[in-house]
Amino acid sequence: MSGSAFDDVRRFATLDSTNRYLVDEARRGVPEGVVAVADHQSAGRGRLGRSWEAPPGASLLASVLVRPVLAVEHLYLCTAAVARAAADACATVAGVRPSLKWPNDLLVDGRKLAGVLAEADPDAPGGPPGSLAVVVGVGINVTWPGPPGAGGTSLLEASGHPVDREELLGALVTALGARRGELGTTGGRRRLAAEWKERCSTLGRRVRVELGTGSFEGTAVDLDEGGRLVVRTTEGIRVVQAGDVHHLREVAQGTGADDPLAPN
Ligand code: BT5
Repeated sequence: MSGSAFDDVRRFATLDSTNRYLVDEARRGVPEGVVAVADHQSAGRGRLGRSWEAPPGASLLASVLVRPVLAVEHLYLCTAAVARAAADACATVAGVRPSLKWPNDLLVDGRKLAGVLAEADPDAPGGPPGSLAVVVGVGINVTWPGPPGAGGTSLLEASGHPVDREELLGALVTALGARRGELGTTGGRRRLAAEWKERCSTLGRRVRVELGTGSFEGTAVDLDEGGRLVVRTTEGIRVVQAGDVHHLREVAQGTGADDPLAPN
């Protein structure tokens, strides 16, 4: 869909999860363009069954519904588009330029400022022929740096000044319009993929990849056509579709330690 405007902004004091709300709306067939925003989530979702936490009013918690016509291997570009839009909004409103950590984090000085969660529902009706309903949620820490021990930061901490959540939402919605346009054209998708790679602070880093079945270490060398992380290990190349990545500091023994303060 071209010229998409995210102009149906629905605000809530409390929701369990803005993603949950919008996935249910998508199943009812609501059109692309709905944005759900909550001051507080009682059951904010992270990836892999984890939770996203924030006290009331301390972050921007927003989800958007898109219904793109995309090849399955390009679905990751929905996450890329929203992550990029969120990074643009942080730069515009707070002067903070986060890097992107594969697969879904915005980092400032190695600390997590924001997380993105995309959920697709192949059975949701509505949208143009061949389209898929994708809800993409983003949580941006505005005044609270995240739970103790999680290695997070906030726009307040990173910029040194208070940031208005309404302004941030306005900038996010504006940036989303531009990025959504890119999702709809071949050239735009190429540009999104190239920028995702360029801003991805995981590339070139020693990483530890945690999979459900175990973990391994290596050097992140590329993102492939489907947005998967390509890691060079002593046993050869491994391609990671989904998992958790820790950026490591290179040490003499060839093992690594988490380095939340490493430049990203
Ligand atoms: C994410 O998951 O980073 C995706 C977060 C998406 C949240 C948004 S908020 C609006 C929308 N509605 C939802 O229900 N969700 C989306 P993941 O990579 O799994 O990271 C989760 C982990 O980050 C947790 O296990 C904690 O360790 C940590 N964490 C939780 N809250 C945090 C926060 N506010 N800041 C930094 N880290 C946090």
